[in-house]
Amino acid sequence: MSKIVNYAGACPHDCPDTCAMVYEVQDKKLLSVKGNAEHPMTQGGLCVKLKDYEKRHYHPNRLLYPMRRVGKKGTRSFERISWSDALDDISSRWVDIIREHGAQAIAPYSYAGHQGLVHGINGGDAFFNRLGASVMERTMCGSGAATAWAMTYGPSGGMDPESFQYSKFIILWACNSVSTNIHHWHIVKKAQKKGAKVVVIDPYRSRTAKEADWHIAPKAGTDGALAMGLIHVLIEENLIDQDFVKSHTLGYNELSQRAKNWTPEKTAEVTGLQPDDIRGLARQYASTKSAAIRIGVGLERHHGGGQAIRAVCCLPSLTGAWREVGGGIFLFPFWEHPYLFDKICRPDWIPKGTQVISNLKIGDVLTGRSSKKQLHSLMCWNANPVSQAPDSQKVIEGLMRDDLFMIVADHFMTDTASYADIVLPAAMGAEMEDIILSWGHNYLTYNSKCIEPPGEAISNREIFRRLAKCMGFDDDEFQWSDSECLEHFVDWDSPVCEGIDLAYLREHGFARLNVGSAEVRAPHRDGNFPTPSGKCEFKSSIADNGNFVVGTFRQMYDAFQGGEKLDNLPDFVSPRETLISSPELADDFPLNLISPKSHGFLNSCYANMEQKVKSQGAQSLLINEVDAAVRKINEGDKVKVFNKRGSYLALAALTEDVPAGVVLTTLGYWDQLNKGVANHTSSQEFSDIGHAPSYSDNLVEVKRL
Ligand SMILES: Nc1nc2c(c(=O)[nH]1)N[C@H]1C(S)=C(S)[C@@H](COP(=O)(O)OP(=O)(O)OC[C@H]3O[C@@H](n4cnc5c(=O)[nH]c(N)nc54)[C@H](O)[C@@H]3O)O[C@H]1N2
Ligand SMILES: Nc1nc2c(c(=O)[nH]1)N[C@H]1C(S)=C(S)[C@@H](COP(=O)(O)OP(=O)(O)OC[C@H]3O[C@@H](n4cnc5c(=O)[nH]c(N)nc54)[C@H](O)[C@@H]3O)O[C@H]1N2
Ligand SMILES: [Mo]
Repeated sequence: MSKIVNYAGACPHDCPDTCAMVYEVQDKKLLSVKGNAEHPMTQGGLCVKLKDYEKRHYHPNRLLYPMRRVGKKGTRSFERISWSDALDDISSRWVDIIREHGAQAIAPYSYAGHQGLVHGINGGDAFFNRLGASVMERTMCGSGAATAWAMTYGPSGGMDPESFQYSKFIILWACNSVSTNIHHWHIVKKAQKKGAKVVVIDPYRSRTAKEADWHIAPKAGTDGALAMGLIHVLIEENLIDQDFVKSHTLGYNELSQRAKNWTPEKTAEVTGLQPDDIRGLARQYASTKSAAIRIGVGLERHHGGGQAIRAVCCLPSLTGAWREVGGGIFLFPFWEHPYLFDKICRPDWIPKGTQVISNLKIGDVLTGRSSKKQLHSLMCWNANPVSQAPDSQKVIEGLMRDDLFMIVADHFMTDTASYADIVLPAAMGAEMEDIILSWGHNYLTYNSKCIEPPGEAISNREIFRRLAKCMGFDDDEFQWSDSECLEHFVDWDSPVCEGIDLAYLREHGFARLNVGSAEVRAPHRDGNFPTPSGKCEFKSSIADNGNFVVGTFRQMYDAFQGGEKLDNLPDFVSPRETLISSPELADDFPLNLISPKSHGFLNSCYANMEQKVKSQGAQSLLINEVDAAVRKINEGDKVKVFNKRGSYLALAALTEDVPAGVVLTTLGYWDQLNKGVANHTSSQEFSDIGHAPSYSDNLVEVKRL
């Protein structure tokens, strides 16, 4: 046996943590993965999903060869074919489709299944833009938050996530860090041990809420009201940092006017909280130096979520929390990262007038329910819309179309791959070189290729290189190796990369961007917000331009701009599906289903691995005892969750962790292993800002089977 060799790794999953890892390899085999102990955020630990990542690489169900469908769509009957047959099938079908319907009849569908610069969400953009395909707007996650943030603060990375260790008061607002951002949770925990008060705002008593010093549970979708109520108290009780407001904000008087009505009593009525709790929260937040807020995506998932996030974003500028290390607000720091998305994506290749399709509305598009030109081919990689996209029974209906030529590249026969005409086997993390981007810290993280992919699996980039060759594209980017891509895709001359190059990353595995040390960093101590006015914009100077989208990974190249005018001030906007806003709908479907992330899965990844499902538990429905009693539902009963959009089955779990009126199923379960998934019931409607999803703006009914 040869000796064990360590390689630098980076977790490629769609998660803010982007852990630096160490691969242990012996005889060309991946023996184990470990968290890199040197990395200040990873700190040597990996989550329950990743700690035996080698098992995912060697899983017996990995896709090993290209396959062609032989049975009816969706029946998972395929025959093995060669790569050259697969590429011939694809290119000849595409040539026919382009001749008959034009290139826009073809569309890519990707998300962040792999977060690499080379093999990730944008890895196929240059190819599809060169082809003239429809552009896919990818606003599944975070675009509402990123757009609302950008309206207030511009493209700023905000507070340094590591500086939370110096915070004295921390609000985790709609963020279940213990499950979804565990390497930031460690930092929050460190502050808590030093005496910081940790407040969690979440209608659900999540794992994180259980660890908090104070759990505040507003009614789902009413955070905008709570934030307006807090603004009201801050102003009424003169808890404002007048100097900061005067020097570094825009629209204070208008905001005060807007907040005038949001008395604690009115706020309490909307949110279901106690007026004194609202006062107390505002007072404690304002009076504790180094007060930090961490926003999670749970906030954007109701209509009105964008406006709520704008209101929350106002808080640290009202109190001047930005002045302190450990004070401010944190969402996504990706603005600090020096990636050259124009080079990665080649938006200049998009033919003028090309239609843009939203990945959230793929169900309506495929089934002809939208005004878009019909698609005749869809290629999906790094994504699994059958379980993850909203209103997914429509997605399935669309994928069943005989005249839709569907290609899926993945590791496993996912719910989406089940409907493919051609399935392509994709390489996995340890099998390809990349830099994995992070939306949760300020490090570049390098992943080495340390083993060969199994069977005939190849990397996403290699798939696009081969497709480009078949389609006759001889542009430079389609010739670049993965290493060459990395040389081109990062702005190595940027000041944040001083002293960092690929050689450094290959040796050390990661590097903190030169944004300054978290110990002393208070990036907006003196304002300097990168907005049009240079100030924190309570009153947005761009709202009149209309709704727009800031893509979570800046992958949007401004495809969508100039929608309906936005309110120039934040406010509470009610969700669409509530007892108050849709009383008739609520007569039939009185329960609000929220569907956050599973602790033991990563979106739909791992939900096909027996051990992982065992520890996460079967698909369940958390339901309050009051709602269960009315429906004669007992612990462990099989229940059907349904509305007009669709249904799924789950096991009832009676609990006080959700309030009456709210039910909860966590995300990620596979349709083929369960009878339906939560997204069968969710809506394709955008929420108010940034074409964000409204997965949790969703009324359902539940019955015992
Ligand atoms: N274990 C694990 N980790 C993950 C993922 C995973 O699937 N599993 N997915 C990754 C991805 S893609 C993302 S985007 C992040 C997301 O990580 P988070 O931002 O933590 O997102 P969620 O888990 O969707 O929701 C967070 C919390 O919001 C709450 N919530 C729902 N509705 C409301 C509301 O109206 N108001 C308030 N205040 N709270 C509400 C939910 O109850 C939930 O506890 O996690 C990443 N990390
Ligand atoms: N109801 C509800 N729905 C939600 C959410 C919610 O909170 N509630 N959350 C939303 C959020 S935050 C997100 S980010 C989306 C995620 O939506 P998706 O990105 O569609 O979901 P994933 O399960 O992460 O799918 C990633 C797929 O990529 C594959 N993959 C991984 N690496 C590679 C690779 O290198 N090559 C190829 N070809 N494939 C690879 C994985 O095997 C997996 O099948 O879901 C959204 N959907
Ligand atoms: Mo996400």
